[in-house]
Amino acid sequence: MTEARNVGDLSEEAAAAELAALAEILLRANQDYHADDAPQLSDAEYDRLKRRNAEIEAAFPHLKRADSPSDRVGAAPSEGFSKVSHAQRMLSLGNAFDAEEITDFDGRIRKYLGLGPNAPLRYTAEPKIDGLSLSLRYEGGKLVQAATRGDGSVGENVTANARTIDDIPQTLTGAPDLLEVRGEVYMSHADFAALNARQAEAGAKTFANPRNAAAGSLRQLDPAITRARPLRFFAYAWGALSEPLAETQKGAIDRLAALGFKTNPLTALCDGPDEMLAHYARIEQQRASLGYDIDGVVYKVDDLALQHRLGFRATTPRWAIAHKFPAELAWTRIEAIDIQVGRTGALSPVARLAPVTVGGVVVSNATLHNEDYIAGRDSNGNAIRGGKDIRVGDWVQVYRAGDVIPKVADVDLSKRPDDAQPYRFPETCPECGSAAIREEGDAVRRCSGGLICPAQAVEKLKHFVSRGAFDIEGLGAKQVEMFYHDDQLPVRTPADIFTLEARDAKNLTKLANRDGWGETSARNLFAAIEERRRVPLRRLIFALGIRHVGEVAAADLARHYGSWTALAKAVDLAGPAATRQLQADRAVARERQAAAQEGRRARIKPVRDAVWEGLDSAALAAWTDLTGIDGIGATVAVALVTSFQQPAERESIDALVAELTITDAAAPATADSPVAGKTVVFTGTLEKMTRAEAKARAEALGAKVSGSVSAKTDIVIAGPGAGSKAKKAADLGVQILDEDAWLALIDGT
Ligand code: D41
Repeated sequence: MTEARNVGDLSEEAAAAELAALAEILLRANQDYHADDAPQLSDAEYDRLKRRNAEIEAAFPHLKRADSPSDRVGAAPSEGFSKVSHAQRMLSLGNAFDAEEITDFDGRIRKYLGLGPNAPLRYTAEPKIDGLSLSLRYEGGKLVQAATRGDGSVGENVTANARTIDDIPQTLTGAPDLLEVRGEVYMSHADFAALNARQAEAGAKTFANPRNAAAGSLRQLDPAITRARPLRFFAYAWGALSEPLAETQKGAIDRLAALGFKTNPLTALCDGPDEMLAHYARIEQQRASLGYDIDGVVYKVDDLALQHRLGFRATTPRWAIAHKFPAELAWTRIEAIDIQVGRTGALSPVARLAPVTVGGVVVSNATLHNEDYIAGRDSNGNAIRGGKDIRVGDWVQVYRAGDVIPKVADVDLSKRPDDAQPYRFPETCPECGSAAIREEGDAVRRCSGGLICPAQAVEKLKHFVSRGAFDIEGLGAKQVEMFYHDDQLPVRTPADIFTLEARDAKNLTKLANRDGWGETSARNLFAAIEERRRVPLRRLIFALGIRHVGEVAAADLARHYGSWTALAKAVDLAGPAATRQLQADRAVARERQAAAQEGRRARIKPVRDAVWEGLDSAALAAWTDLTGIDGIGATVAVALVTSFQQPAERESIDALVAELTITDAAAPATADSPVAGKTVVFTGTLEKMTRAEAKARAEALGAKVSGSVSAKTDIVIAGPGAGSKAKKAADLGVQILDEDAWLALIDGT
């Protein structure tokens, strides 16, 4: 459309029309680029159009549009596809990198199931395809929906695109009435090379690797484009089902193959870690000749009844793991070492590298972990990399392990510049100038500035809006960063997010008139924020970003206290006890040191007891209750309580809570559970299952599992050998059940 007529020759109408057309094309291009990984315009063409737009605007300043592409930064979040809730969460996979981690994996499973080292336990082993996962829903044998994984709960509806993939059957005969098939969409090496050749010829963007090409092709808004891209599909799992497929993983995969799905021919059954590792070696040998990318081997417990018993933790099944291939390595030079300040104040050194390609991806940063790591020591003072330190100017070998940040494997001392200086780790925060303190026994140096440190405040906000936390649509890391530095409409604490709309209403420079924002995007943002004003307790706790309080601990706390009021009250009460705990830890460390110097045995108990003496009983009770929650140790408890004690932090939390409606921790999916909301304690030996399994099952039924008996305990399950806890329960008149009676109580659930 844009015949390159001289701007000076344009009439006003022609200029306005061209600006309108350019706005539309460039908006579309932005969206293609950011949302679809596969722009339709070459970079050069995009730049040319953007320049043309700027030239016309310069010649006709009064014609500049409110939605001018010149003002636009990035694109709106991908709005092209509708969202799909997965009927069953799409889990992710834990990673392992060496043989030892595989024997550990087997050991954990045996322990959880209470199986001895020689009890038979079978696994499947299959290549891990490097593509993107897709869930296909069949109803009455017809494909009705295809969705990307997304965040595991909500993905994108790509049904029209999936229908163009030959490996995906449109209809099935003899399938369960409801069947969700999960697998990997990928592109073969040959098809990838041919696609890139076509793209290059057409002047369009080429893809860095087959995975990106597959992703870009599947997430095309126009299915005709997807159809022209040679995508393939391997089935490896399932979601919701109206009837079981088989009794084993292998049986289920064979059944999917019989229904017409492609399944990976290198899937094998293995009896234990030795056979798993042997199959891993076989797959690794064939890797180069497979014709498609794989990045490891996935092992899964074969018996589906055992898979069910094992269940999952947070987002990964206990019964499966990905054994990744060793990462590719590359040599490059360190140009600088920067310090990043994280949400908990940790100073993290990052190496800025001369860009280098590692495994198909350009790498320009690598983590350097902490000051000991840079100096060539581990946290115990032992030499790593043969004691070689890392300096600016050094040649280093970097690798990518999984999807994580690249790491440094080695340093080439023979190439070290003569004037290279040992790296001096800063002792003040580079962001706010506060002292950066390294506590004894901690590998990490931390900024002591708390919320006055802008870096900590911004990182805390980014965490606050992240997926497992408030997950506010349209308010990601980038926007948070922008709002933090905005002088007219600042967001410096979580509470500020929830007052944004009200403040905007009073403000003359409305958000809707700012760069990159329009009426609609501002309205959408306010609506998305309103949607999150009601928040489940566990999300709120996690969102606070307290050190050591991850999603699992947050859920444990929410389940135990049930409401924000109860949690806050308990944490406040426990305040003096946490102080004592810190003092006790220090006193014990001093005593250990003194004893070592004097060559005597450390006397820990009297030292510790002396610190706790005279603590008021309410504080002690609250502390015992808090640290009695299974999964909440002293470290988590201290971090939680001390964060509530910091005035700035506390003010920020209180202001936030005042803005919210906190929905109490409802027991999960337990309407008909006889133990929902009850506090139970397991003690003594369990014979039908392990402690970990008993705990996981009780929690799945909505019970709180505690480690200690108190007046609040509802049921004690006492096995043989139960001692003081059973006695205390009897004294308190708490119901005591043996294992069989407990199983009978929860049976059929
Ligand atoms: O080939 C794969 N990429 C692959 C991925 C596979 N063969 N099996 C998988 N199994 C699972 C579970 C055990 C959770 C059903 C997976 C994935 N998950 C997976 N891929 C990406 C996220 C999860």
